[in-house]
Amino acid sequence: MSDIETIRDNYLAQIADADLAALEDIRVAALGKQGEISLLLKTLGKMTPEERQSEGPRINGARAAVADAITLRKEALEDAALAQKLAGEAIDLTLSAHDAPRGTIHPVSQVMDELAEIFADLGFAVATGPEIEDDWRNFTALNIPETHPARAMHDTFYFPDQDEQGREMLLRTHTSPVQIRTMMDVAKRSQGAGEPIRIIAPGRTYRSDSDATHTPMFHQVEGLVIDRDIHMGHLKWTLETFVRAFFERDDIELRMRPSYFPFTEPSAEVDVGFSVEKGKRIIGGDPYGANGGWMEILGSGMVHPKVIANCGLDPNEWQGFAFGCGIDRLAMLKYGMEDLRAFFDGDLRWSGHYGFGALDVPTLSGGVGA
Ligand code: 2NM
Repeated sequence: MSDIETIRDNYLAQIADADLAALEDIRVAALGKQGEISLLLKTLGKMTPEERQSEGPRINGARAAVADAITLRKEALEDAALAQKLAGEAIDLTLSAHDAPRGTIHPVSQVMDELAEIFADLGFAVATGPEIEDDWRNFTALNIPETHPARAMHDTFYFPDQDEQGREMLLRTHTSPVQIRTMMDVAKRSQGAGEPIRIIAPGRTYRSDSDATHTPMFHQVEGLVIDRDIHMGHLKWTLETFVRAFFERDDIELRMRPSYFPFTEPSAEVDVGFSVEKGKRIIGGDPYGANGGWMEILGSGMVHPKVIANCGLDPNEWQGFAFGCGIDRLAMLKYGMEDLRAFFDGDLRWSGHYGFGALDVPTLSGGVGA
């Protein structure tokens, strides 16, 4: 029989250099069922009590020494492996981080802010209302007859069900129902007596129309003034003042052409004069000069007496004017965008290209970066 201490030291030496796989082989060879030290332990049973007393502690001591050495070596190897793995995965905190993409104000929101600011200076409040309306507020109250083409299915998005009052429900085709609601609220609050109104109603509007210059959802602003003795002169001055403030030029001419809307009488389409400066078309300047001309931007008129009466106000006491225009188009004209559809793509390169940056704090009436 080999000397037990020699066997033990032989295993301890192997364990000291073993990797994890070799360690398992050593454990089986020494301490497994048929292991060298396990077999030695079995010989104890056949020994005399005297032999057992002297050999037992030596063999058990060798078994414990080898088992402890395996455990310690295994822990050391696992710790080293973990340390190496962590070192490989270390994050270098001195590297600068990627810039998170920052949003920009949308040109439509920017223009809505500018409109609110400009009209606030003229004493107008901002009024809003629901985008889902009934056909009475969207059409009937506005003196738009049942036969008017704007009511046809191809223009208006109707809902399949009527409301509790049996009215057709639809996505508003203009923001005029906000004016209707405002006039009705005033009539109710004053018990029919009436009071002056000055509001603009900006917001989303919907028509079943889609091509390069039309999107099914678009943005409108409409304005309404109701008071005693309001006339077309007030309308023209208000629109002139608005357009000059919005485009930031004092030399913008307005031209009003007779037109027709069911909800105004008389009605006028409003053009702004443009001219060409340094090869670029700009709003303002001399519309009668070379390459100058007129561009339609607004519809307007004196609110039809029937509309005022439909809202519960006395048209013999209260008159007013109203106007409407597309916000998307205003934004394109002011900031130079050419494709309407890009307004709804959400591409930050597009807004950045036209000067809308996250760090520009919009100055309401001053435009971007002013
Ligand atoms: C326009 C053109 C002309 C308008 C009229 C009204 C109301 F409710 F007061 F009758 N709101 N908006 C109006 C008038 C809108 O848009 C081209």
